[in-house]
Amino acid sequence: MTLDRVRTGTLPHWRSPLRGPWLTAALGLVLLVGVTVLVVTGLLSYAAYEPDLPGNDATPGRALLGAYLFDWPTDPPWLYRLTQGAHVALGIALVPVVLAKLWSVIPRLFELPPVRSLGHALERATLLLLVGGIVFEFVTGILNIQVFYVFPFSFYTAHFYGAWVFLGAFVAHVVLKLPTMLRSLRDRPAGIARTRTADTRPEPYEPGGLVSADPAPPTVSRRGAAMFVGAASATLFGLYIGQTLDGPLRRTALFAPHDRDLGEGANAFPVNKTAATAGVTQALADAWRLELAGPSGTRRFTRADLLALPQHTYELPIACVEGWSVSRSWTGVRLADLVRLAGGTDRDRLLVESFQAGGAFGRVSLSVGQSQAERSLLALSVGGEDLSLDHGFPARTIVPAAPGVHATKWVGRLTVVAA
Ligand SMILES: Nc1nc2c(c(=O)[nH]1)N[C@H]1C(S)=C(S)[C@@H](COP(=O)(O)O)O[C@H]1N2
Ligand SMILES: [Mo]
Repeated sequence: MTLDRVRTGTLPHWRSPLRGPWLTAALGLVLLVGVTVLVVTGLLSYAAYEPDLPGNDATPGRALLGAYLFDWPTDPPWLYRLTQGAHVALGIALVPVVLAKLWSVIPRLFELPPVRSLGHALERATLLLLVGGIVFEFVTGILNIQVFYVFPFSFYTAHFYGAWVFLGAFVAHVVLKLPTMLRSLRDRPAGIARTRTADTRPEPYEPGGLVSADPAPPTVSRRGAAMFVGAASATLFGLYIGQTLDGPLRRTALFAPHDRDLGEGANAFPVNKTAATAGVTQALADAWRLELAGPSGTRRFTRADLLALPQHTYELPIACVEGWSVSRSWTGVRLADLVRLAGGTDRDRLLVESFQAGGAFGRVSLSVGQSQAERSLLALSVGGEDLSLDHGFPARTIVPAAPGVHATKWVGRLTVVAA
């Protein structure tokens, strides 16, 4: 008897009259669109890391999972700012929708007996990977954007493999459920999304379906529930999106972990790793020489030597994988000019190494396109001020459309590599 009540979703705590195929389908439609954008922007972010180049990828065993990769462009320069800002802000905004969707199907997640047939077993396994996958991706993603690195594994590797597990289950789930979703939306009872609380009726009962056999009286209308979820999403989105905006609206990013008030001056923008934590001191920076290695040997440049080369100024964003971004005007030497000075050609690319103490960001391979792009700079100043020590003094690279993590600070050596 109890088993039967579990199966039909009629246990006392699953008696909401709102639960039913239409509500699940409506939430499913939002997630079908939203999660697709999330997956696409996530995979684009991976491509933006140029993981085919040596040292750029922490998932060397990915095999076919990187089959879609392409050479990430350098134009428009705000491309990664857009795709990654969207990935993070949308991921945050979808949290209430995912929770509502899980709530809407909760009797299904606890079906008894857990497995009835081989087909049913496969469907259950897909559900486990689907729900487990989305929870894992959201938890790791949110902890990472909150700069709260508590998990005992690499975010990059875990979020990447987790995404593929989730994507497999997501595709299977969409294939299995799309007809039901479309049918439920089409055959909805008249006025289902519009009625007031008092007039809210359950959808028609079907044994084994989502509708409770013994529904409780309504306490909220479907429209009220949708507004609740929508308002939660909009609030989260609204309190994060400011971290991607330049200007006064940045102060609205109340939930984002980085400085809302960037303060005065060109160097006032978020610092992911300070000079102190990177083991970079003013004394090291003052004794600094840039080592430039290439076909015509190794040369050393002081900051004054570099300032004597042709200087170029471009407005370019720094856009971190964690979702924040700022636009600044950078001045310095073109990377392509340095490639030529080292005896390279426009078919060569650069390996950029920082003189910071150890660390994962010390070595970055830039693609040929990135090394040769007109606006790719070894920046010496930002907004007319010398770079601050925290922002990479004496010199940092800045590459249009590249993820922030490839804007190497405290550059110690540039090596020209034949592509
Ligand atoms: N040498 C070095 N360069 C680095 C980093 C670093 O830790 N070490 N962090 C990177 C990351 S993750 C980002 S998003 C950008 C921007 O960070 P910033 O604002 O601290 O410069 O710098 C990048 N350059
Ligand atoms: Mo970053």
